[in-house]
Amino acid sequence: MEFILVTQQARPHVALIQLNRPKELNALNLQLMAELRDALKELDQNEEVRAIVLTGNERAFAAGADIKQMAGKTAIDMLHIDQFSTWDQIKKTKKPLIAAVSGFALGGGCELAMTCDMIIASETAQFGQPEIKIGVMPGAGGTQRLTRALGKARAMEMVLTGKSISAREAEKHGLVNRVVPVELHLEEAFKLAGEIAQLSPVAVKLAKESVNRAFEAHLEEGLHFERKNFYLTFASEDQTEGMAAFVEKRQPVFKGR
Ligand code: CO8
Repeated sequence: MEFILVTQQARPHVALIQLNRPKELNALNLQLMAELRDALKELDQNEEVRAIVLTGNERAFAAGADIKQMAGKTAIDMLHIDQFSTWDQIKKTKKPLIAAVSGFALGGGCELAMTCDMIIASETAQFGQPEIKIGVMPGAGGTQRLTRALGKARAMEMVLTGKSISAREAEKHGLVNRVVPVELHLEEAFKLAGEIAQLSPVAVKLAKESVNRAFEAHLEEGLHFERKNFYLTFASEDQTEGMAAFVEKRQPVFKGR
């Protein structure tokens, strides 16, 4: 594993996965996501593990999908790469998955946190879907999960302006379970995971499945719709411009084409 660190027994029956591309603010490239998928699959099958904590570092949970890796891609490239099959596998994790989020949780990073079952946030955490600023839109569930969590008006504002919200705002609106000082956020996630790890793994698994069911009955259609539109943004000049501007560290000029 190059981009994640896995500790099988970080606490009794609790595993820890740490995203580990600190220089790139844990930008989610394809290899990192594949490693995460494989690690989760293995931990899901390990009977000694009953709950999993996913974290980044103090500065960033993850600043989104890797823009540099996506910048030159066409819509058809994106379709063939099919990175969302990895996300679909991650979503199938049966054991409780708790995100311990500090710093940036942006774009795919915010979507990854929302894919987890619960979120413990540090006071410095910020959640956002800034894709619109680089000429694309959320592609890994952001438009659907954020809207379910925050309601239409707030989700719409975040997705259309790309502005982030603070940990406290996220807590107020139910996106995160609680906010704790930065030095305690991982410990708090372990505490929650440990509490669950003491309960019946079978009941926990079934209960998780059932809670998710409440959200997923209509989610599939939404995700499918979102995915097609995400690919479509890669047919635009604005996507090329937005991502090139990011890489070249300049302001993008969008033309609506
Ligand atoms: N992709 C690639 N590299 C990144 C990313 C990213 N998303 N975010 C940061 N980096 C890199 C920077 O390029 C920089 O690298 P270098 O030192 O080589 O120039 C390094 O990380 C540190 O970043 P900054 O110097 O920019 O740090 P700042 O503190 O000045 O700024 C920010 C931090 C505000 C987080 C800034 O880095 C930023 O705006 N990042 C991009 C955020 C963003 O737009 N995220 C959305 C990406 S698109 C997306 O997620 C689509 C999701 C749908 C598909 C999901 C499939 C995985």
